[in-house]
Amino acid sequence: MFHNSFYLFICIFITTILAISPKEGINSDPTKQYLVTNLPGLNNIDDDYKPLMYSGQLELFPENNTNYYFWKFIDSKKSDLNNKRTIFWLNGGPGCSSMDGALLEIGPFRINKDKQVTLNNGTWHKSGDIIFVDQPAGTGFSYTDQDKYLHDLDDMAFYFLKFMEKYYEVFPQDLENDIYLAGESYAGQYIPYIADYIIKRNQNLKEDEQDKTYKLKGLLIGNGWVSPNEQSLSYLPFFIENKLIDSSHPKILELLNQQEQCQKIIDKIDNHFNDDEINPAEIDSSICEGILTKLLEYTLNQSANDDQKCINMYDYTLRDSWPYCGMNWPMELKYVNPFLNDNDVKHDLNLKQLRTWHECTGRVSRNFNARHSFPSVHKIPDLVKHIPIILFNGANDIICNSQGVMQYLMKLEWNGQIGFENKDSQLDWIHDNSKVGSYLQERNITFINIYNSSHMVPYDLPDVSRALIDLITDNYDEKENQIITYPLGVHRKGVEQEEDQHSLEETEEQPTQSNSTTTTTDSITSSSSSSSTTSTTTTEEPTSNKITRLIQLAVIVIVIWGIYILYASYRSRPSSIIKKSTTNKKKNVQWADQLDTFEEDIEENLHKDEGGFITKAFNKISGKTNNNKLNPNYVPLDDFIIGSDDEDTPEPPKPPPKNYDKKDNNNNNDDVNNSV
Ligand SMILES: *[C@@H]1O[C@H](CO)[C@@H](O)[C@H](O)[C@H]1NC(C)=O
Ligand SMILES: *[C@@H]1O[C@H](CO)[C@@H](O)[C@H](O)[C@H]1NC(C)=O
Ligand SMILES: CC(=O)N[C@H]1CO[C@H](CO)[C@@H](O)[C@@H]1O
Repeated sequence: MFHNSFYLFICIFITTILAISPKEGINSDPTKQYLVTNLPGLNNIDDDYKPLMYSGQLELFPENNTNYYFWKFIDSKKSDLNNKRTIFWLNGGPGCSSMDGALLEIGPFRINKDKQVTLNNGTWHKSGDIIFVDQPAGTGFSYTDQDKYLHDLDDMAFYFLKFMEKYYEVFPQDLENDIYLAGESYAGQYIPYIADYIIKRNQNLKEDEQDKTYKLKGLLIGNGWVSPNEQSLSYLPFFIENKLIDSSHPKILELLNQQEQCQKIIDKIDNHFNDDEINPAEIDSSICEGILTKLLEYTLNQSANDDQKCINMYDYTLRDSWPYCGMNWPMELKYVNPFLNDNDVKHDLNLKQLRTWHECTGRVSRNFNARHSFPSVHKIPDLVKHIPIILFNGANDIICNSQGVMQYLMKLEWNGQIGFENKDSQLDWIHDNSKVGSYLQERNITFINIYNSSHMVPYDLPDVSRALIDLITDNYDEKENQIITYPLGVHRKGVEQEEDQHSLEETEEQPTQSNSTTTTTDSITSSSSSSSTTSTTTTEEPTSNKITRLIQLAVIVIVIWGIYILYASYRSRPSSIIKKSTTNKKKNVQWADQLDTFEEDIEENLHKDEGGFITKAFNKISGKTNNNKLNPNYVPLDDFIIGSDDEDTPEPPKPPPKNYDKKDNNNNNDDVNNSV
């Protein structure tokens, strides 16, 4: 018997090793075709920050040639703290590329004038894998057959779930990770719909499919466009409060009149908020949104230089030329465009179709009218029964300003009550020793107003925006009237920095669940000296990690085997180990079964580890409001927006591009930064 068990063990052990090894080889790795190994300027990036990257166009539906582009960034020096998060980031529009998020906001790179990547040290990829997705099809590097553009939010969410399915086919290890959806602007419409679809999908999984659950843990919506008309009602008060218009202005009566019309529409909506049918008043927001158009026009400074005439609608402290009023902002956009349209870069990013990249694609927004979709504010109450939502707002933004967000929240009923109970008891948010904003949290909704930042908070304050991840994962301290977060790598008091080597034992680690305090830095005193390079404990190379794990595995297996042998030699009847076993034969089979289970655990652990250095990401959506939809009613000038269908023409070898750079000749505003 001893010998039999011994050989059985040897066989199983060797089988285990054989089964595990091929997965370590890169040869059979389906992710390989998406690996990004080169980019202009990449060699100048500090090794600590140089991410592991995957990028490419994933086919969703071959029948209509729908392919979604994604770009994923993983911390190549990952500590366990961020091992288990996948953050999808979406920009808005509709039709604006999430490359804004990647290259102007939360990603590790910014682009300089030499078309090279430079470091953004406030990058989110050190707090979780971030994945940027261009969607719906036609946006950025994503594409589809010409007549397959999406129109409504339900279709959008359905397609996004399809993208996730394809994504997890390529990166199955990521199924282990917690998922966060984050984004900006019109993504305030996308994200709640996608979250709703994920939750319903999980609920419909069969018993034996539970390992396919998408572990959605929270939503982060920045300057979100969630309740369109309600938010438009805030424009006039916002202008007055920030002294952008004077109450003695000759047009003030006209503006008040339109404000009143908008208020009537909102009353109508309020009275029918819980109807099953979509209220037409809620879908058409032209009257309410028109208020902003007029405000921008009536506050023109005719005597200023051309590039200073109009208030920047994404940051009221800035100016832009008329009629762009912010669409030329941020300045670095003019570097991003040539960078992404460089053919070498497109090859580096593994594009199979070399499309021309536009920040925002007019054809997508023209098609995406959301006429058959409830605005996403209707989804919020159900969502917060399941997950927390952080709504954060750059305080200088006009188009999706904080007042408007607070306004719709104060009317909304969620988790048993209407609005915030203690609206006026906001806490101060202290990040890295500075007061960066105000914080209000009740019943799974957190509202954060972030000072000195625009519509694109991470553009202005990348490190502050990164700390939002700490807020949604409970890595913060609370005392008196303050919420306190720390620079990267510093954890809340009472939380130990986790060592990489602990990871095998830790299965469901949450940073906040550790209890010892030994290595915590007192960030209040160490302050700014702790640059983010001090962040994590020393991490080993992934390969040596694996060898270590394999050795650990071998040791564990041998120990267990030893215990078994010991046990077996003291007891003739194995049934005490193995329930229900009656005969020796049966025993052996069951013993093998148990070992199998054990192997699965180990394999799972290896997978987790692999997931660690293989993938995680977040998609960001930043968008443009309906204000920038190509409806001439909304825009200040007749020729404000000239639609061009040629913008979507793929580059050669497809049909000869007729005039896809028409923009340069014809002032085609479809392509300028008109994101909400
Ligand atoms: C808030 O979200 C959590 C999940 O993070 C959930 O368990 C809880 O029930 C929610 N709270 C309320 C009041 O619904
Ligand atoms: C990031 O870079 C900025 C500008 O160079 C610098 O002021 C800041 O201290 C850096 N932050 C960290 C966390 O390294
Ligand atoms: C530099 C700057 O603009 N600082 C401002 C940041 O926000 C606070 C609160 O609104 C202002 O008091 C500061 O002046």
